[in-house]
Amino acid sequence: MTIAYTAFCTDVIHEGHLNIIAQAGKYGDVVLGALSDKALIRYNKFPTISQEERVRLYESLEGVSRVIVQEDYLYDDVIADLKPDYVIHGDNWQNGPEKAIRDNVLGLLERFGGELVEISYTRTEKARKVDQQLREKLAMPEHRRRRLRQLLQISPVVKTIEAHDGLTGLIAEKTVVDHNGRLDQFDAMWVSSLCDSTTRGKPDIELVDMSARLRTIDDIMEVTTKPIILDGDTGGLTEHFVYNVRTLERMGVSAVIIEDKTGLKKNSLFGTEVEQTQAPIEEFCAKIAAGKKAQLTDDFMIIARIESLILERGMEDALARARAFVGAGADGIMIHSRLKDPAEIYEFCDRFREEDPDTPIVVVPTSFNVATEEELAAHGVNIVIYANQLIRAAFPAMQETARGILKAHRALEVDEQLMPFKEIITLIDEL
Ligand code: SPV
Ligand code: MG
Repeated sequence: MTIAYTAFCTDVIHEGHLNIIAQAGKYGDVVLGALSDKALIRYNKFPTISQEERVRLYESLEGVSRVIVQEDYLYDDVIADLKPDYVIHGDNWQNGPEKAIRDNVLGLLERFGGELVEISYTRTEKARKVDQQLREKLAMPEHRRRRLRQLLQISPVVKTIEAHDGLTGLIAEKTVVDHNGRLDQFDAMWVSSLCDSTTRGKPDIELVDMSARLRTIDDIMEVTTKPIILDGDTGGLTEHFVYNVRTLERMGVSAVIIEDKTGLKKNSLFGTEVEQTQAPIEEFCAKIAAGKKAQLTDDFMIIARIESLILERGMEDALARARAFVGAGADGIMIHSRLKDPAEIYEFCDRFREEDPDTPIVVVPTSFNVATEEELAAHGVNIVIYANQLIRAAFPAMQETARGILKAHRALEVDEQLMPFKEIITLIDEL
């Protein structure tokens, strides 16, 4: 039996897919791979129907002999087990990040025998529309909101980067790297109070109010599909927090992180250099409990952020708070530190994990940036947030350019360090 293997990562079949099956049929019995949920998530093709439903959908297609589940987006296991005579794929993976997958397939075929057949990728108007509709579906609140919980089930660590407007949202959404033969990208976005305030030229003291923050979230949501974690500062008054939980849920935000401070909040990176007050445990527990009572879906997460290490109140205080906040209903714990050495973060995580193997742990390694995602995950961390690096990269670049223009009395001298607008707008989708 001659096997022609092709893999799909779609929830909706259009004529482009049917064409691939028809072409594959000319080479042999068509075995169709259904990419697993795990593979799709890594590949940012978030499934909108279950893996079982996809298998059933693919099995119903004419010309398909058998459907198997492809566990990884790389083909190693499939080609080693199946040893297909042909692998069939559209020719649209010859450039860009998907080239890494093509190289992977070519290497495997060389080892196990078999040939790659590339089919001219025709994207008709109808196929384009189907792809767009699928993307739209992913951006809908009910899909986006639950993605964070889905990621937590599947990913060893949820990599999250700060976004503060549509453009940074697009960077978070679309940046893909091919590193050591594997594709990598961010899983989620963090709407930081520090960056949302800084972009507006304002201090990070809860001065940028919730209406303005919601506007930022909406701008990001308009052009992205990845899940959003909101930095909710202190959560404000409990009486207000409950309304905001409902609003965020309805918009499709996946989680809000609120910190256990009271009074005028200042940014944690100032630590004890400025006056900041931690909220009493009971008071903060009541806020968490009220928020959990207000939310309507099971998807939304309220994560409690502990400032004990920032405010030098000690490890025991941090652990006692973690215990209490989980008891009050928190869906996760964020532990923060401003030391360069990650030792206190590791100690907290190890001790917390001894008592609580499940509750997700979130960290923001701005100061302890020596810690890799892998090392953090080994201590039980589930979500890593890169909270401010994009704005810190942009600000000096903009300042340097402004200085350069002032010095030269024209823009020619700075032009070399600028990206042509043509390239920037490739990020922006046109309808
Ligand atoms: C933020 O990004 O606004 C945060 C994280 O709250 S930190 O700035 O480290 O406090
Ligand atoms: Mg903040």
